[in-house]
Amino acid sequence: MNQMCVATYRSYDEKADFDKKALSIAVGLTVGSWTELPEARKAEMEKHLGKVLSVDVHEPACGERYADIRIAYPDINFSRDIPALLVTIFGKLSMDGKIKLIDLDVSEEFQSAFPGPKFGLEGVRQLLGVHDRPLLMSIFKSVVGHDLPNLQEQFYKQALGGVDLIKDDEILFENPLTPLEKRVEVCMEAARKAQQETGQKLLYAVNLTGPTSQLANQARKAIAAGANALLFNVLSYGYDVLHELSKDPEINVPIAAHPALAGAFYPSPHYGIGASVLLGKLMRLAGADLVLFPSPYGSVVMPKEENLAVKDALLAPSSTLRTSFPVPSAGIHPGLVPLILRDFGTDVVVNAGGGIHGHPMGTAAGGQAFRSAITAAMNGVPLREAAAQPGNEALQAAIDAWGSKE
Ligand code: 1AE
Repeated sequence: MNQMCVATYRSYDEKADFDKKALSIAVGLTVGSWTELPEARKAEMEKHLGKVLSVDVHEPACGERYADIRIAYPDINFSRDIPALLVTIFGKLSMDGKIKLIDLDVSEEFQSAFPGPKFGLEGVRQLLGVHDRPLLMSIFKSVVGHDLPNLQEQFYKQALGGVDLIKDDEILFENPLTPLEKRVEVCMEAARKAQQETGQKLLYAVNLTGPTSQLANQARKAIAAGANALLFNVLSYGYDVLHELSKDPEINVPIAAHPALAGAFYPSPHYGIGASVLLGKLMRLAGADLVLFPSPYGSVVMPKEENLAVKDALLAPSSTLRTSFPVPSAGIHPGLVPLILRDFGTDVVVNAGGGIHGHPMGTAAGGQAFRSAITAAMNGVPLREAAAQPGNEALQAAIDAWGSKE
């Protein structure tokens, strides 16, 4: 049997004949027309024809009428790259009324063209030597307009707080004040200095930016300067660019995928691409080792069910793809750590910018408060109880500032 990739759509329409609509998608996005073809041509074209797998119509008492439609697309129709797949299954269709791509299952054959994350969750843990707890990532804030000594100082303070990873802010591009290679050099120097105090290894995900044609070269330069991770704004470049970077043998550091622009695709119930496909399945297929996305609890909120579907897509067992580290982000503070661990378990990166730099006792205390919160949540100790213990003053100050939820 031919290998097929299966797309699931949610289509809203008060009156439509959804069976007819499904057939028009299956035919329209593959062979174009079917009934008009002479019988001899049909035999030749059969292997290219999309198949309607199911049409489930929902007519809720209150709410809009919709159908979930599953269509299988023969792999023979498209090359082994994500742009070709996406244009086939949701190119023109994405503009054709109230329809959203809510799921995607690629065939084994299609998937075999993708090595996926080079490090993945286990590889990142291995690099850091941390296997028994959630990781903690800190985000540079106030980067635009700052010079190298300032960034180095900020980096050092973040590192002293006991974070495992530090990432650039996604809005820090190539600029004369903090050019990529110099930035890497001074930040890695700060990382070494902090490690002497904390004994802790640290990954610095430097933002890989610039014209697409220069990205691989920029990545090599960053790595030569000492970078041990990269941050990449995947959606502004396209999944195929991530795929090219992640499969490049010379780019031998983990890549963290930033979700910038994702809000243009997933939040509408009627249009776009579901978060589990956009930030889950496709990011992993394209090779992201870590994937950032909004959480259900912070300042930029994604509904919990959708959020957990992203996590599941990143962590689902696969015979060929390593898992990607889920990084629920945006507006995270120490008081949210018990919720994060409850929903994500320990294979998660707790990630914060404002929740670290905005700590009343300073940036280093911000990291320490998170580390205390992680230890408490892992031991099932309520945060307020943990905060009252000697040595946990930073956690107490964080809770006083932002509260706690558990
Ligand atoms: C969803 C991405 C979050 C992000 O990149 C970022 O910078 C968050 O910052 P805070 O933690 O909200 O200050």
